[in-house]
Amino acid sequence: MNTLRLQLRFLLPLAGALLLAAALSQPLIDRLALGWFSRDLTLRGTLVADALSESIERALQREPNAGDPLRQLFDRTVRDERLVALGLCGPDGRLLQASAAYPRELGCAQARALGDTSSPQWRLPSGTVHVGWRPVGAADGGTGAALVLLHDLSFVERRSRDTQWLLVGVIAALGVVIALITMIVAQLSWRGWVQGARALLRGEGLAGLIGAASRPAPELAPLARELRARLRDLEDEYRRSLVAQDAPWTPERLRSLLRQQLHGEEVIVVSNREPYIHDRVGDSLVVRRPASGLVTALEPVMRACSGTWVAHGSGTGDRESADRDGRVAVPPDDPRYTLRRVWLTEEEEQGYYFGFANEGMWPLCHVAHVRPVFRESDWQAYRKVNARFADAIVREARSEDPVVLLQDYHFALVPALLRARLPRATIITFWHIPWPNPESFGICPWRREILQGLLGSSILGFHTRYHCKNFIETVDRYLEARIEHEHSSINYRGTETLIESYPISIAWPSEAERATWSPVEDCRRRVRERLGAPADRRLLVGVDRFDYIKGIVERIHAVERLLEKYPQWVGRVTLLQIAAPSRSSLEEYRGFQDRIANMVEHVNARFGRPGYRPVELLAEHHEPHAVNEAYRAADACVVTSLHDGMNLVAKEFVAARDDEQGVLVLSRFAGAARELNEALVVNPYHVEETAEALHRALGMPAAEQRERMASLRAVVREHNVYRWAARMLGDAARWRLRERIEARVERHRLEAEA
Ligand code: GDG
Repeated sequence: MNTLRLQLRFLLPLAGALLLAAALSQPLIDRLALGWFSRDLTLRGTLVADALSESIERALQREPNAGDPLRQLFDRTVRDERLVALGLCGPDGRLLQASAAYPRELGCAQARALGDTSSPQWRLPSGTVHVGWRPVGAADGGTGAALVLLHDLSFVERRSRDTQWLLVGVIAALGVVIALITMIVAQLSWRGWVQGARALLRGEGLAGLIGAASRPAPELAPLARELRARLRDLEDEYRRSLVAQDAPWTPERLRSLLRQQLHGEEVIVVSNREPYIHDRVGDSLVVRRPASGLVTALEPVMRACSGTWVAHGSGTGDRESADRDGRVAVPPDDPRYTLRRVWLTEEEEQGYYFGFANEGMWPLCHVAHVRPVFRESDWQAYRKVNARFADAIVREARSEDPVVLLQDYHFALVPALLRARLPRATIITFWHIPWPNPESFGICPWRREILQGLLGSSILGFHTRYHCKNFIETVDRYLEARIEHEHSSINYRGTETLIESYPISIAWPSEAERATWSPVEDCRRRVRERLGAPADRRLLVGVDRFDYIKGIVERIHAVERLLEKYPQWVGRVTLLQIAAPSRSSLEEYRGFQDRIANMVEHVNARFGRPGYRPVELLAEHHEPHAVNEAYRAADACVVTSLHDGMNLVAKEFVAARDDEQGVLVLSRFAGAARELNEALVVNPYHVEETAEALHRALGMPAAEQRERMASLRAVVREHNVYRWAARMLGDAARWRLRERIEARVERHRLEAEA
């Protein structure tokens, strides 16, 4: 339809121009035709006059006023279809004889005068005639008489009209042929142009322009340069605003980024854990906030954009505090966004969360030497719950292209399910745990389905480049996908996914928050008092969910080895291990927790004495202020994860130490080790090395501690959680901009084709 419109736009002016040309050409054609035929008729007249000349002369010599014989001769002669009439003028200018149709009003003098002009015409009621004047017997002095020959001129008009139509026809046919050729060429060039432009936008044009096989059309080169320059300007401007700012990222700055770059776009966050849990306690409803880095990171985003957070409703008072559709406005005391709860049955939660996610995916991705368990029934529950969440997200979406932030390994199938139903959504999936190498991932019976699910995302984020690389290699191993290493993107069945690293972090404590903290000396004293330890007892602190990936076994081994190797520490140092119970309904976790309790007993029995326990295990959930107090009371914080996506404890410890004292001992297998270079980095599997690091930490001079801590604090302050969210959302904004440009180009192409 649109092509037709376009073609009409082109053809109508062409037709107009042709008609105008035809109209303007008419008088010219008439004049030309008349000139040609006048000459023709003059010639004919001469021939006729020559043929009659002798008979006329003879008749006139016999009888000067010859009548009948001439009349008969004339009547015979005018049977010629073009000759209308003949007249004979005498030397005295009188009409001597004439054929029947000769107009009497055309006198000899007038005929003679006309005959001498270049356009000798006379108008009769039947039409215009050509007037010829031919002296008779002119060769030998002549008789003085002359023939008047009147030729029909109407055939000239007819011929001129015919010629004109023929001309219009030829011009029109030519015009149509030219138009068709032009349109075909234009279509072909347009297609090539569009493909070139799209390739450019995908970034392929760059390679093309510098000489690769897919070189775009040369006429695209200036446009390519212009487009690339514009997009690069935008990106640079954006990155400059992200990176080279002296001010650290704050919730306000994140909010303003949302306003500037994702102005008013709908944002939907999806996580297994909800940001607010309503619990029924006796007659009242109590609101709890889970201690989660993820919630801390995403809450400011939600507050800023008034979006929707979809999560599993797990509190005992969740149903009664929400409406029929599971919606509740939060935060409860200052509602800013909607929490949409998804209800799961006990079996669903068991199969999807405890089973597939925590007994399958968690050990699979962590490679912590705990065998993943994959049950068909858990997989079915996982699929079902993922479909339920996808349904809920689609139902919550108010626009066709929301920005969806999916959190973690609980929702690996959701991106593709969403992509099928909201093709224009920008889906950002963040994988909070590591991604293993292809061989390890190959253990999963549903590896292809998991990968296909994740590749429905627009952006797939990991903590480190190393995890990104593992993911790309895994896709390369198990799927037929086009991988562009240069851009770190994967194109699978027409969907492009950017694989990018976004190291998560914590919210850097505000002045107001820091004002509520007790001085470090008070924290040290209080914690030691609670442990029944003297003021000079050195304190190693570990804070973890009670999980086998956190390397708690290895940590206790290292403390045991420290005391063994450096007996001077016996009685002078204690490991305070806070271990918040987690996933305790799983046998693997219960067995692990029992094992730790036994190890602690063993070390305490070996090196302990009255009033001294080398390891204090506090296997219970602590309030955030208690965790912070432990960080501030510590001489060293010990993070010995066997494998960890990031590990926020390491960053929290650094943020808590505004006195710039304390040492961080950090596993090289935690994502945090990539950023926190001033920590004492250890291989937790190497007990000796870890014990040495503990020894070094306990003996580290205050000046070195200050230097290291100041540097660590600068990193965490700058690389805080708002920067994490801002980088992801900024990339999403860039992604949307590119998609919009591509969609516009595509729309024009379709319009042109329609
Ligand atoms: C996953 C990835 C990644 C611990 N005990 C208590 C308590 N905690 C808090 C800590 C910290 C959080 O729990 C633990 O965060 P981590 O990052 O260390 O580890 P995971 O829970 O395994 O988190 C991890 C993270 O996702 C984010 O992407 O870093 O690699 O495994 O905030 O302080 N908090 C309270 N009481 C406790 O007893 N209040």
